[in-house]
Amino acid sequence: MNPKEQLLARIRDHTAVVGVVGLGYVGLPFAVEKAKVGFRVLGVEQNPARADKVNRGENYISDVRDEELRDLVARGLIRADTDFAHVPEMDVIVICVPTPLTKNLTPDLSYVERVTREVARNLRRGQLVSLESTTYPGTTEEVMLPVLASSGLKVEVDFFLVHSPERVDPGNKRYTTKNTTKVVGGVGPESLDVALAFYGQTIERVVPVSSAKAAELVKVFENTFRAVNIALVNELALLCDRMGLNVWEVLDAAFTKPFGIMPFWPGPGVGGHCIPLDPHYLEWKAKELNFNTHFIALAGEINRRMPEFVRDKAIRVLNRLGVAPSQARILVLGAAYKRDLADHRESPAVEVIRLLREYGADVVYHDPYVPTLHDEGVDLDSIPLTVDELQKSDLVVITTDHTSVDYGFVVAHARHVLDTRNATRGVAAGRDRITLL
Ligand code: SAJ
Repeated sequence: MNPKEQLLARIRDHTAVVGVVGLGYVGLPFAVEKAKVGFRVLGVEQNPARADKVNRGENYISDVRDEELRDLVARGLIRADTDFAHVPEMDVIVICVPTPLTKNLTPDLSYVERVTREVARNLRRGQLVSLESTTYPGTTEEVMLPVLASSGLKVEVDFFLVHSPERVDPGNKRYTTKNTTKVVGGVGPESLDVALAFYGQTIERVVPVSSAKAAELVKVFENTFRAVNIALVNELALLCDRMGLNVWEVLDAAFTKPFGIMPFWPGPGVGGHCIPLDPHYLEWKAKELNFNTHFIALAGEINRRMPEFVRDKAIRVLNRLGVAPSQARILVLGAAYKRDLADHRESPAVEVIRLLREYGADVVYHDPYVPTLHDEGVDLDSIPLTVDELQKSDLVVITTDHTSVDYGFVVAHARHVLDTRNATRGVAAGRDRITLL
């Protein structure tokens, strides 16, 4: 049998060894799904503490069930290393490492490049490499392929290479790795064949596209779609503020339309490590072709402006209350970038805290999911959400609408609430002490 036939046979009888590089919110759930159907999974995780946790069967990703990970590790189906020595044992190598931005919004492929070099050093005949990290069209073919080919092995003959974008919605209980349709694009037909067989073992629907580039563009379009639509409702919020209209009422009514519309909501800004970042990968690549992606640039500008708008609105409310911002005590309610998660990366709430502190306000925060904040100049511990803490605050700013918080309790004991998420929509009493974004 040739390398492709051998690999297909091992994939189909689940004797293939699956490597997962990067055991984060994408990699660890993926590793669990593969191990659950009997694949032995070897993780490569640069963070030794995380690798140790995995090897002790200790879960750290909310979308993974603790007992499942514990059981799979105990059965020897999942193991994590911090180096690439075991790459030759792997039949499939799935790369799920971060693709952040530099400070001036240009792609930072350093994680992908380092991993690709390490994989190339250990590459052998008969392996499939799949990049799942969100990136600009061309990364797999123009950045990864030359490095992997420097091993002397020939793509489509000795090894196979695809892009298959991750589609994880952190915290989504309905859509998981298993039932979220997966798109796959190969650098050639042989690679696509092998990857369709691989992903098809554990994912209900796998959709092939004509190239790795097409698959990369599919994903950045998905996140651009979200960034643009979030920016649209954020801009509407800014306009409603000028017009003295309630943007939440307007959107609630607009979304009663049974067709041709989809709900998005304004907020204090856009956090996470996807929506604020990924569209700028496409913007950067398009510029190389002398093409300006206006929607991406405009959406990013509007979304990044929202924390300042929240600060300005908070200052206006304090002035109405007769409280000088520099003398104010402000309780920011929620640090995570979106509800019911502990993740506060790129969180707009942290930016709001920073901006309010620049005005001299004494800013504290409460977030049931985020016990401490150590983020670029913000070093705070979450305070308890008590009557005393609420009454001591001149203003409560709701920045994350965690469902576990009793907003009726908050409004009942707060002097005033600036609600940037409409989290108080169900609170009837005390409406006069609530200002909505
Ligand atoms: N947000 C709004 N208004 C909205 C929706 C979101 O202000 O109407 C804010 C959120 O509060 C958050 C940010 O935008 O701060 C991003 O939220 P998100 O749910 O759009 O993005 P992520 O990063 O949590 O996950 C997304 C996935 N989410 C959904 O599709 C719902 C998906 O786009 C990607 O699979 C994932 O990013 C990724 O890994 O790229």
